Amino acid sequence: MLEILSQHMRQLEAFRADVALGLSQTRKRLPSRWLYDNRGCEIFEEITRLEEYYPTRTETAILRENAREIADFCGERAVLLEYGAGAGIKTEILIDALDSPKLYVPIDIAGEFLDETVVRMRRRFPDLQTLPVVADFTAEFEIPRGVPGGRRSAFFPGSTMGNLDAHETKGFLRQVRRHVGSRGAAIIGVDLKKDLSTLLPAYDDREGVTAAFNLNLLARINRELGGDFSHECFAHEARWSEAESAVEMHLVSLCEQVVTVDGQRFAFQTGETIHTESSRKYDVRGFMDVVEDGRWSVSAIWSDPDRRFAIFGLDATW
Ligand code: AVI
Repeated sequence: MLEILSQHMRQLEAFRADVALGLSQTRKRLPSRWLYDNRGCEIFEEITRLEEYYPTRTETAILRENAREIADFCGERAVLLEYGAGAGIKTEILIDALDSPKLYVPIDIAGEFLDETVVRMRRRFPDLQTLPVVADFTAEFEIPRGVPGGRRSAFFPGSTMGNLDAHETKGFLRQVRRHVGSRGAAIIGVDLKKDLSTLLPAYDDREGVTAAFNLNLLARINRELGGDFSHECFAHEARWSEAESAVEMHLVSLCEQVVTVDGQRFAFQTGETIHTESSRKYDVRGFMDVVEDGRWSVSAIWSDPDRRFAIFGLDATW
């Protein structure tokens, strides 16, 4: 209980520091991880079911279609490490196809969420040993000593890799390489570059669910940090950055205004934005270059007929 409380306090202080720093910059920006409070997670679940948001259903279909091959790639008696646990149905499809998996290690920063995942997975796969690890996978951490060797496979679905910046991506790939060792593998879901007429609506849907997801960050700041953001004075915007090859989410100030957070005042011009998330889109060659830099080689690529999304099978290299 005490541990949960102190973890909560550390989170709150980190949030406070990120908001104070992010809103003081000339180009205001907040790390996307703060979008995911309980309400944010609920809205994100809704996003994954939207007509316009193709990544979740496309990746799920690729997994279903290629489950046998992906499972073979992981090998017999696999040890599966999942970074950012709780991909739900996708994890179940993979585990279902694995040949006598030895251990499932879900890794997530949210302890309570991890507990729920463990209960669900133990019910679904009663013979599979599960060892949860509470950790922020973008920071350095160790895999517990009790986790057996053999072929370890890292599973990172959902194109969450696209939300990491170049520095975080590099660090993440190196860390995963260290966790799985020289005989290890990784299975990573990656959203591919495509037409803006498909990309932009996926991040700015007709029903306004993504807008609610983005604006919820302001409600979170108000609630947790005593801010006085007014919902009506900001609007959601999704824009394409060619330089970053990313869809960016912004909150646009609709007037000239001053907002107070935690006693600190932040001025906004009309049209000025807070950049809240980047969702990078790769082409196959570009992704290969990134992973090869981190001591991985691409051994397999599974994709859909329209080449919207790809699941990469990586092998560790020396
Ligand atoms: C979690 N992540 C992979 C989503 C994405 O597509 O970048 C987050 C998201 N943001 C708006 N819609 C979905």
